[in-house]
Amino acid sequence: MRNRILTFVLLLVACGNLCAQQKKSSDLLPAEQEIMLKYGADRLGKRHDAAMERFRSHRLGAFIHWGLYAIPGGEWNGKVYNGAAEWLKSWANVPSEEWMKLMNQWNPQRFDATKWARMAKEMGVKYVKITTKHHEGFCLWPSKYTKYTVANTPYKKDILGELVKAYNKEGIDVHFYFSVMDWSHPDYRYDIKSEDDEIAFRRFLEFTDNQLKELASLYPTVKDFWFDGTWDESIKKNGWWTAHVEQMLKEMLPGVTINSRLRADDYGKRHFDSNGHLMGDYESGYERRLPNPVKDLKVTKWDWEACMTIPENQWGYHKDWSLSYVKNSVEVLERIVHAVSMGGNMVVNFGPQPDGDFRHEEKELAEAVGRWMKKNGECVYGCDYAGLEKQDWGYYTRNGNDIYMVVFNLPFSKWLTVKTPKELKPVEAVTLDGQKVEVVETTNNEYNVKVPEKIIGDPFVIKLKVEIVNGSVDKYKAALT
Ligand code: JFZ
Repeated sequence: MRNRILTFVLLLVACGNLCAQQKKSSDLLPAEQEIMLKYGADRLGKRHDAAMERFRSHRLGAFIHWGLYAIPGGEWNGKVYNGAAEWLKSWANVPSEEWMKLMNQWNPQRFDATKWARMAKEMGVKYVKITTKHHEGFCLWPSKYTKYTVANTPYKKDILGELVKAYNKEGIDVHFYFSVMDWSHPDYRYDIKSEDDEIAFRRFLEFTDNQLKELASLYPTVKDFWFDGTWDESIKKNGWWTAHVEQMLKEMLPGVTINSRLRADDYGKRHFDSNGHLMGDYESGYERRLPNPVKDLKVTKWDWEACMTIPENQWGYHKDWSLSYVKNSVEVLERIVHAVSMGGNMVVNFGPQPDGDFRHEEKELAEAVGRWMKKNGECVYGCDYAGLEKQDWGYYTRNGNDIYMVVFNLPFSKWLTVKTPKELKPVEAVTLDGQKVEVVETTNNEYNVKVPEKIIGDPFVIKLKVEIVNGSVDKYKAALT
């Protein structure tokens, strides 16, 4: 503990510059007014080690929500609930013992981890986040700390283990989604109101530690833990524990990345500590939404990852997708590129069927995204915020001196406006299949880029090669989007 305070003080002194920069942000306290926290941010600014660079450069991931909730698929006792299918137990008020009887039906005969891994590879995702345990408490691995696991179903096999092996074989990283809130555990508490609650919840935290240690030692190639179900008062009152979990996993798995949603500080402040500093390695609050490009431009100062559903709000398998709007592949691609254009990662969710196969809508969408990524992936992987003023035709992404113009709204004139900061000069423009593209300077630092007659797919990409003139590389970052 004392170490943490000391580190914090040293950090404050050593990072004078950084703090001065951070001070400008409206929701940060000036450094001299910062309060001492035992369980606040461990670090200011982004992590720059190889594992974090890897996480960041991937940019596109998939989410898998798979659990007992896939079996009823949103329907209980003849009633279809339109709320998120993985919450059905709660919508229909099903007691845990009754819900867990679904385990007798867990027998996904069409489950084939190799096929899942091929599908992810084809889609072009670089990592997959798997629900090891969602709020219901059912574990996709044979945990020895609860009876509610795949081992005690007719299927018996370790689903998580098979998936880790198959994805890794395809070169795809595996991230673990883990819900701390566990509806199946008698010691879980929503709040701590008595000594009994405190004792029970202590036991619960120990149980959770054991499960996490078990996951880390059974599947040591896991690259990330994405925590969820951490919003209750009980957890907010135990901020120390969230800091401890992060430390414990980082000791067991060097390089592992952890989302901000795990953390609560000394005062129960979540994601960002009481001084306004991000806890964990990346912000994970962008759930079915993206940061506001102007107001939240500070998002480029830390790493973040957004996640999205294909229907409006279904993560687990729901049998009736006609109940809400379902996004098409261009809409999904737009969200991916939009996230990258603001320096974030995007994770697209899949909710496999109870038989272990994917619904045809998800298969088709994965294929369509994959086709596009095969041609245009270089505007996503390894790319970042470009520092150019956003234009109506689409989004900019950037990788060094290559700026990608990803066009979603082709203007009638077929000319695309580009405005650059003073320090930055376009030297050449090409399509991704190598056709030269005409660039005309219309006024100082404003250009018209001509869309070629033969364009490659929809949406399409123009690569603008730029050079930095009379200025430092850092300067472009000051431009507002
Ligand atoms: C959570 C879960 O409850 C949900 O079932 C799904 O797994 C999703 C990925 O995560 O839902 C949330 C969590 C956080 C927010 C919204 C929904 N949030 O921060 O706005």
